[in-house]
Amino acid sequence: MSRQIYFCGSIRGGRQDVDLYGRLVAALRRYGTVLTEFVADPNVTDMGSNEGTATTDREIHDRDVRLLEECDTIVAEVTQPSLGVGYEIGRGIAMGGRRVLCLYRPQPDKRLSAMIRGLPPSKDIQVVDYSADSFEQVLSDFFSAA
Ligand code: 6IA
Repeated sequence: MSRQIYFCGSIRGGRQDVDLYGRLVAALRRYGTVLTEFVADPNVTDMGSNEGTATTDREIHDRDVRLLEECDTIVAEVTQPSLGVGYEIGRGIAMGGRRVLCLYRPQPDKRLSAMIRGLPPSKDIQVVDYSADSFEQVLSDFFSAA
């Protein structure tokens, strides 16, 4: 069976990186099935809703936790701080048995949360600095180390 990839990116934390999420999701499709394509949908706003849908927060939470349970790999873009992304990473790690790649674009006057940067690194849990032009190699290195 193909890899089941849970992609995390900020929604209510701010949608400024949504175009990059789209490029990451497109690249990730080469490595497996992306369970959370909606994270990269430009129609999903930082108010966390999609025009015309009436999904409750409880339904979003429960569906996403189910998808986390289904996945074997979590790839999180963590540059734009997001409570939901941090929760997903923590919950996914606590479930065990999942590989985790956190992608961060360094910027002046900001530092990534110590709770993400401080994750004990291994072949299966990695926090990588990258740039929007250099993620292909980072993904290739991570997936080829599986
Ligand atoms: O705290 P944030 O909203 O930034 O959390 C973002 C993370 O939580 C993402 O990685 C998603 O997996 C998850 N998440 C947050 N809001 C939604 C959501 N909103 N739908 C699905 N996952 C979400 C409604 C969208 C709409 C299609 C009904």
